[in-house]
Amino acid sequence: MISSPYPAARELYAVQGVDTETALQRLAGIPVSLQCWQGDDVGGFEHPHATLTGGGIQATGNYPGKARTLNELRGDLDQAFALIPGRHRLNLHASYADFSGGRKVERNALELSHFQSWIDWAKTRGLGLDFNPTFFSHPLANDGFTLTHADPQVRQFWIEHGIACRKIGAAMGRQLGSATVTNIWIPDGSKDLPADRKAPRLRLEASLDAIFDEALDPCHHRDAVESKLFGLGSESYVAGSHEFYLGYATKNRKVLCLDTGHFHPTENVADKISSVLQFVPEILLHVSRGVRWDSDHVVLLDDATNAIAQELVRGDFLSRTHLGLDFFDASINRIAAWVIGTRSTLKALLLALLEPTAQLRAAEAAGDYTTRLALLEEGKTLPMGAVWEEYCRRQNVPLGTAWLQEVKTYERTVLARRS
Ligand code: RNT
Ligand code: ZN
Repeated sequence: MISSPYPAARELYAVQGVDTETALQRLAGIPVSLQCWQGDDVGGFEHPHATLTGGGIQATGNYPGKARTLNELRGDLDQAFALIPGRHRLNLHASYADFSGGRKVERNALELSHFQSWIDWAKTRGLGLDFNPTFFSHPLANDGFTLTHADPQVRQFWIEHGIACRKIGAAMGRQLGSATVTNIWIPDGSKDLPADRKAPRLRLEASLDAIFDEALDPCHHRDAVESKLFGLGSESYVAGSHEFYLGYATKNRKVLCLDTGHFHPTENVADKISSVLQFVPEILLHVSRGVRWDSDHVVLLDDATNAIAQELVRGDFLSRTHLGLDFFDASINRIAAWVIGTRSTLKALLLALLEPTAQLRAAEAAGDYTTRLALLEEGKTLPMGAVWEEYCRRQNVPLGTAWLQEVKTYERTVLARRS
């Protein structure tokens, strides 16, 4: 039996003026919202064999064992949450409504009753819920336009969907005693150069105003809006661009969602945080990993994720940030995808919490950039892994790669039976 490396790591950090216990305590207080859609390749369960269609997003891969029903998805989520340290949240899409208690309704007629089983499920597990209207995988979204649609009837359908989802989100937040963030992302845009970039944006603003018309108690509910640079089939124009939503969220005091896969690859999303939080009340992060044309690879402990975590900690922005994940990979075990992406996000936060912030600030204020650079480099090789292991131990989740063994067992005993 190898003895725990934590006490030695704690001492090493203490020499740098960093208290690992404080870092662990702070980490335990940061919830991450896991995206339900990683479990079934963004299909949803509106009808049997539902698959992701349209919307300019695509889950690629055909790893066996994807969840085919609500109960399978819930079982898979239970398995994933059991391997992730800390208390977290679940992020649901409207296309995961539960129609088992009655008949199926259209998206503009969704009600709380269609999500009550999710709320009950979340309550017994101590999870918060977040929510999203689903503006894709639907006949009325097939031509690539929803809230910006030129046809007022189609637009009205999607406005009603947005209104229905906000009500459901508010009820989730009220019942669970923790505000639900309902995030609006629409795929609207065009493959080739549009002649009119203005009209869809004017319609989008009017549609959003209509959706947000009713004031909701922020204790239970927050509205977020998510921009995007381009998607599959919307390469030349996306109505809901970053500038559009930055303006909208600033003007209307909404939560601005920054999806880390939705910008030019050389843009530094971390650098945007302190700028936008100067003008919007809160942000929602969709932590993701863009790779070439795809914006949704599994999150890693990489430079981009570290930079975001550093900004959140250094700028003291955690209390104004809702942390969510947004990736969907169908080429690997889907539960492992959740576990790897969430654990990587948490590790990035831990690394940031283990920085000697006060010394870095003091060096910077004194113009001693030599010390600042040296401390940052030293931090990279301090034994964060030992502190992470201690965190997993205290949170009663498997250490090291032991979680992978549990995923493999689940794959053999549960996933392999799904055809
Ligand atoms: C799409 C957006 C959006 C979706 C989810 C499924 O590019 O990132 O957040 O991934 O709503
Ligand atoms: Zn997103």
